[in-house]
Amino acid sequence: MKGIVTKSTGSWYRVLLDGKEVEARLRGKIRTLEIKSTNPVVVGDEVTLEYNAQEYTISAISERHNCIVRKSNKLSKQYQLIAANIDHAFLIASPAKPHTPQGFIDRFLATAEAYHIPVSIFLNKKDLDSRKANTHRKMLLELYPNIGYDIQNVSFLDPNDIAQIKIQVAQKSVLLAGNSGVGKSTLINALLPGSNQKVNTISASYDKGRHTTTFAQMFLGENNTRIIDTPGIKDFGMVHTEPNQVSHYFPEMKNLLSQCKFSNCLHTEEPECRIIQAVEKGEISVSRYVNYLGILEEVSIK
Ligand SMILES: Nc1nc2c(ncn2[C@@H]2O[C@H](COP(=O)(O)OP(=O)(O)OP(=O)(O)O)[C@@H](O)[C@H]2O)c(=O)[nH]1
Ligand SMILES: [Mg+2]
Ligand SMILES: [Zn+2]
Repeated sequence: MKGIVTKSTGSWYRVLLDGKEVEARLRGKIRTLEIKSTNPVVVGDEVTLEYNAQEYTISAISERHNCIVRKSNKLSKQYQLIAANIDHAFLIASPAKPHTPQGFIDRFLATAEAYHIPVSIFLNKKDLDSRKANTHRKMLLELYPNIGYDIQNVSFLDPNDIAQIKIQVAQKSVLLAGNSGVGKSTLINALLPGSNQKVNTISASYDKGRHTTTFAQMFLGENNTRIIDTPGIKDFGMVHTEPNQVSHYFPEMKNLLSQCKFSNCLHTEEPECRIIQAVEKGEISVSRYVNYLGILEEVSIK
C-alpha cells in the first residue's frame, strides 16, 4: 500500500493513507537515493507501507518528480531534503515587517528554476503603509513581471485575496516558502480553517519574526489540496550545480547566453560578454545581476 508523507521528524513519519494519517517508522535498509542527504524520507514523498504487528513501516520510496533541499551547513556537501513532488512553489515576501531581502527572493527563484518547479511570488502585507515599504513594493512589482515571473500584491488578511489564492492552490501540492514572519502560517490558517497553525507575534522593536514552527509539514485541504509549510527554512540550496549553469536559472539571461563571445562565459569579467552589456544598457537589472554573482560565488566554493 502506498501513502504520502505529511510530516517527518527524523525518527517517525506521518503518512496519509487512504484518507487518514498514520504513524510509520522507517525500516533499517531503504534504497539509497542519488542525493547525499541527512534524511532519506521527506514530506511529499510517496512511500510504500507495510503493516506488521500493529505497526506501519516504510519499505520503499517512489521516484520523485522533484525535490527541494537545503545545505546542512554552508560548507558541507550534505543536504537536508525539505519537500518532494511539488506542483507549485509560492514564495511569500514582504517589503516590511519583516523585510524580505531581494537576494532571498532571487535565490529562491533560481532554485525553483533549477528543479523545474513552477513558482509565483505573493508580495504580502499590502495593507501596511509606509513610504519606504511602498517604494520597495512598487519596485518588486515592476521588476519581476518584466522577467516573466508571476508576482501578486496581496494581504493574507484580505478575504478577497484569500479567495483568489484558494483557486490557485486547489488540488495541488504546493510549497510555501519565505523568511520568518512573512505570513506562511497565516495563509495556511486562512486557506484551511481548522489547521490552527500557531501564528507569530512579531516584536515591534525587532520586526524580525521568530520561528514558531520547526519542521516542514504538509496540511491537507479538500479535494486533494496539499500545502507544505517550511517554517524557518532560509537557505534553499542547489545540488550539483556547476558555475556555468547558474545563468540558466535567470530567465532574463538565458536567452542572451549564446551571444557571449566565450561559450563558457561566467559573465564576470570576460570580454564581449552579452550579459554584462545588457546590465550596462539596463536590460538586466543591476540587483538581479548582483544576486546572480552571489549565487555564482557560492556554487564555485568546492
Ligand atoms: N498587517 C499584516 N500582517 C500580516 C499579514 N499576513 C500575516 N501577518 C502577520 O504577520 C505575523 C507573522 O505571520 P506568520 O503567519 O506567523 O508568519 P510565518 O511566515 O508563518 O513565520 P514562521 O513560522 O516564523 O516562519 C502575524 O502577526 C500575522 O498576523 C498581512 O497581510 N498584513
Ligand atoms: Mg509559521
Ligand atoms: Zn557572458
